[in-house]
Amino acid sequence: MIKFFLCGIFFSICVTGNCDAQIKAPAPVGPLPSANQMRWQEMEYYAFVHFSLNTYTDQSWGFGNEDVNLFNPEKLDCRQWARICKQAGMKGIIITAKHHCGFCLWPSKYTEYSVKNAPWKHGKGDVVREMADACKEYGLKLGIYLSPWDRNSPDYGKPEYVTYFRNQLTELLTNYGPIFEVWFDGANGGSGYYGGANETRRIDAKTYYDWSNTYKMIRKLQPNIVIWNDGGDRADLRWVGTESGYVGETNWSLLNAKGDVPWNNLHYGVENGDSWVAAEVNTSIRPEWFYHPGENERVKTVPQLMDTYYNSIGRNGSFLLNFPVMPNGLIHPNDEKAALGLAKAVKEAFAVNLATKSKLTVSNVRGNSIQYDAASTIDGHKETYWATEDSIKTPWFVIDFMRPTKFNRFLVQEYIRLGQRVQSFSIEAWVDGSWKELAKATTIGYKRVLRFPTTTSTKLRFNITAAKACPLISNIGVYNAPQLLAAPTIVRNQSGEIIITPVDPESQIFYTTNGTPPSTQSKKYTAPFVTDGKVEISAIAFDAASQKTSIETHEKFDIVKKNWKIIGVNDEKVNAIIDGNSLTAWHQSNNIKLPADVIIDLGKEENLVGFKYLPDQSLWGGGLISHYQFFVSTNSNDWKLMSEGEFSNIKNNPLWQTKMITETKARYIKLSALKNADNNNNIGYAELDVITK
Ligand code: FUL
Repeated sequence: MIKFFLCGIFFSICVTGNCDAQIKAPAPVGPLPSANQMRWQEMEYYAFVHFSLNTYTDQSWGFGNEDVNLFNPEKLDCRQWARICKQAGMKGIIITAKHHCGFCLWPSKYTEYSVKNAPWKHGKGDVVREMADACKEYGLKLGIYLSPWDRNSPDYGKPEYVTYFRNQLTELLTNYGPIFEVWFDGANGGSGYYGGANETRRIDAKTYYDWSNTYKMIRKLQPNIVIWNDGGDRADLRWVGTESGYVGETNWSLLNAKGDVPWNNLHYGVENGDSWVAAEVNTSIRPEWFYHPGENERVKTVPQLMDTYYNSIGRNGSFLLNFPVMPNGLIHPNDEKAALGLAKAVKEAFAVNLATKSKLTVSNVRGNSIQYDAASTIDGHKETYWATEDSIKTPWFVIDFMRPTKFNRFLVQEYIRLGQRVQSFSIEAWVDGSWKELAKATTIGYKRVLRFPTTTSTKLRFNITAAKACPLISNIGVYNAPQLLAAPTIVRNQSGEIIITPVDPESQIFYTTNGTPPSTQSKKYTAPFVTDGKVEISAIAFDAASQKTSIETHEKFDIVKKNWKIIGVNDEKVNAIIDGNSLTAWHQSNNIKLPADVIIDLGKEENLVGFKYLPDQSLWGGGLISHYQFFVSTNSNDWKLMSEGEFSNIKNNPLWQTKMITETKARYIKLSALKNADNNNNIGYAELDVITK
């Protein structure tokens, strides 16, 4: 009887043309992600931990001759790192097993430059082992950063080094359980200790490491791994061309297997690329990758981190957030607070999916089948998806909330196992009897989140406006995320005027000038005001509607630049260097040969203890000084060299570069650019500043 009944249902579906068995599944389009890439993509969010000898020397890059005796983290606790990452919602941790200085956090048998010769645990310690154990305990995956460049190894640059590098990889990929990702930094070759040679060694990063055989070895040792490499050799994942925490609004998970990868391909992917190489957005929770005590107050704020979340995970990328570990071996409480604050904000933003209780209508369903209908996008299953007929590439999807509803976020996911298809889409709200566009965007990929001003409406329409083939949409979400009040920005111009700008123009600003925390009882900011000499400004934004205050912005300014003059440059734009505005820059003329100098007359003698250089902040400006000399003078004729060296990692992380000098009196300063990060003659400056006693 039951059999007969079921047969009857089957028959009636088939005659009405809805027999699922007869509906052809959509064909794959273009390159597809591997099982390893899929597993990685679904992790979405994981951590980097930067910890090495640099932690003890306040450097970004070690030279390779730093003393192993510095390494003695008295409170090292990888369980603390793992706990924070777990609570922050992360799925794994990538540890800098070896950074460019060559020091190994595990007792490698191939070098003496490791924890085995450090005082920590009397040379019996192994940070990678402790990390692996902590990850296991907290249910996190473990990843390894192994710098291909090694400024300590005497063999760097010779064929022997590649064997050494592979031996180390083998140790790391054999002895510490499953490794989800291996990370090969792109910084390669340059000056270094190199076993005492103290010289500059250049290699061809494309050929030197014989990546294709290195990859084969890696995959044999760890079949489930994904390999990150920064573009030269296509692996599984790609760098996005910046360490500032965002990938292109258009983001194809494709690249071409052969040929160069220019910056825009890293950032946007290649629409018709022949290989699946997905984007990973790496950035640090502080300005720098390693711990610097001076940055304890510069930990990114929750609104800043949330922005990165939307600009990475919300743009078809993964989010790799770095914690710089302190010399004692712990993550600083400010960093923990920010990471947990982000987790809370994400949870609150995506708490209620307004689409799940709505009426869904679509312009087309593949074979009119329930297998491919609109409900597949809200059923919580990642394997089910809404699909259209092959000929339909621009369908629409209406979410009817059935009552006026507030929303400001739209989340959508493609079923990428059959390829990335959508080229553009828009969303609209039903307002006063017609559709009003809220936002439009290009690619979707694994996940896309759009932000737009809070809208009240009964209906939302999602239009796919161009696609490579019939779109396959596995998940849709509509949310009303609470507003996050962002901290204001504070700048001081050359004449000493303080200008405070709120991110949300409707909020009010309160500030103090003596380093004390501001509140709504503090002075209200209404217009720029003039200051003289050293000053500390703290400000908050306040939203009267919600009665919420932002976290505080805190800026310290040194002497005023009112009487400063740049000497010997016949170009009025040169003043951009000292105008206090980090968005304006000046570049030396095109035909200059290095070294290129900038001389500043400070107007009177000052007691100097350091200087600061901010490179051009624009995306395409370039001209980042990598090697410099800094001189002072009392008469602009006799110069005294006070500091020389490199601005490490300036290319990937073009932040303020601060160098301290021994205290000296001077009226003139000279920054001499010896080399730039691109090995050409372009030299640019956003700002130059001094630090006085
Ligand atoms: C960069 C390196 O040079 C930095 O020191 C850091 O490790 C970052 C993740 O990658 O290119």
